[in-house]
Amino acid sequence: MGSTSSRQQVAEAENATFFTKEELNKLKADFETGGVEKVTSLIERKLSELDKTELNIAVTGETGAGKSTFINAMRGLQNSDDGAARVDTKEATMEPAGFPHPSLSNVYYWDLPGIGTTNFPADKYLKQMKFKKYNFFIIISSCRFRENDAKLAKEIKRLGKKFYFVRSKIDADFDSMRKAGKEINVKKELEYIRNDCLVNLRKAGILTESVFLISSFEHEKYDFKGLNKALEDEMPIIMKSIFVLAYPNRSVEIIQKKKNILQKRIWMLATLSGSVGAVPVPGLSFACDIVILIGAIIHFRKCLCLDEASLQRLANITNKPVEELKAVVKTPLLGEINKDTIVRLGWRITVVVISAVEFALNFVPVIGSIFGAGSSFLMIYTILNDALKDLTEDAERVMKFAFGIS
Ligand SMILES: Nc1nc2c(ncn2[C@@H]2O[C@H](COP(=O)(O)OP(=O)(O)OP(=O)(O)O)[C@@H](O)[C@H]2O)c(=O)[nH]1
Ligand SMILES: [Mg+2]
Repeated sequence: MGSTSSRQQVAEAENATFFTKEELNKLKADFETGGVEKVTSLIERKLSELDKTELNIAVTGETGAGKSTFINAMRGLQNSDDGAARVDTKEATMEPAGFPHPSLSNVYYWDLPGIGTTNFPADKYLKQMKFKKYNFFIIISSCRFRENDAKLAKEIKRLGKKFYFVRSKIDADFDSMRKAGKEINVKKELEYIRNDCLVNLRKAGILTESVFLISSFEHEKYDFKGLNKALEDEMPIIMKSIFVLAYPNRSVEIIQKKKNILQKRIWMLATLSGSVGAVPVPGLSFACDIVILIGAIIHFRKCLCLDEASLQRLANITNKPVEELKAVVKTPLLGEINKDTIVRLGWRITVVVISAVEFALNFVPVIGSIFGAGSSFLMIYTILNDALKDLTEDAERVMKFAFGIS
């Protein structure tokens, strides 16, 4: 009994990614009174909400602090790549520029000009940057803590917005110490820098526990991962899934997180097809299913960084020929996806086992009934699950090969 209810809690918590408990109850009630037709509109609305929700992340700080480089790193780009934010040795960013994520166009990183230059003295800056439109802020500070860092933090706090304080170019700090012949205790030095930031923020009246020390050139080191985890943890549910999907593939963990999020979309997509399957017009259901399938697979590929452009970016970053990266991909889902690819996939369906835990348990009666509505649900559900599994495995293989992880 105890384990069933805790399993149910886990299932509910996991599914809460897209539906609130109230919505799930409504789905169930709607299904009982109006059948598949009635639940479809809520699912359609939810899917379009997921696609349209924008995430606007503002990156601010003094000129030269490393804002543009950080944005490029978060988008999986190098400063020299096409579409990268401009990086210069002189003041480079003159007005807020929105950089969409290279594959997911509803995620924007806003590169704000540096605060405190003659072009943007602090007071003018704070007025001009229209801070309200952003979901949250990342303040980037390099070398020493400056008065402008405190001003930014205070202004963002005054507007009731959340900020994350990031101390950048940690790699350069260590380089300088090395060049000065200093004996380095990495842990101690990091604590020293962290404390300095915290003390200065406190002096400015900002009580925060978290300061993130990063290098935009070394994602695996220092607090780069910790920063992303913190950003993710505090986002509202829908934003969280959008943020995770936008993150470049740098670890098995992130790829698995993406898989879990995408998996939750599968039954929604399958439900849409299930309802069309109930329409007794020969051919209509299949045509609609193909559109759903192709659309979903292309989306999965982008989220898992297996589209042509993402692979090319990874090749640039890791200095490996893109053909070598493609050679470790096993799925036939890499090139053009068309009706024939889908039909070939369909042949692979053998046994379908759908575990109740994959859905919120109290939603299972709805799912069970939809099976009866037509085999479309089953076909879409199985093909997309297979495709997602293959694509995830490929994404892991490519990432490990690219970064030389065994
Ligand atoms: N070593 C090191 N250098 C960095 C890092 N981030 C940025 N830089 C360098 O710092 C310089 C300035 O970086 P930008 O990203 O242009 O800084 P910015 O804050 O966007 O500058 P403005 O647009 O002028 O306000 C460039 O030469 C970068 O290569 C880092 O993490 N480590
Ligand atoms: Mg810049």
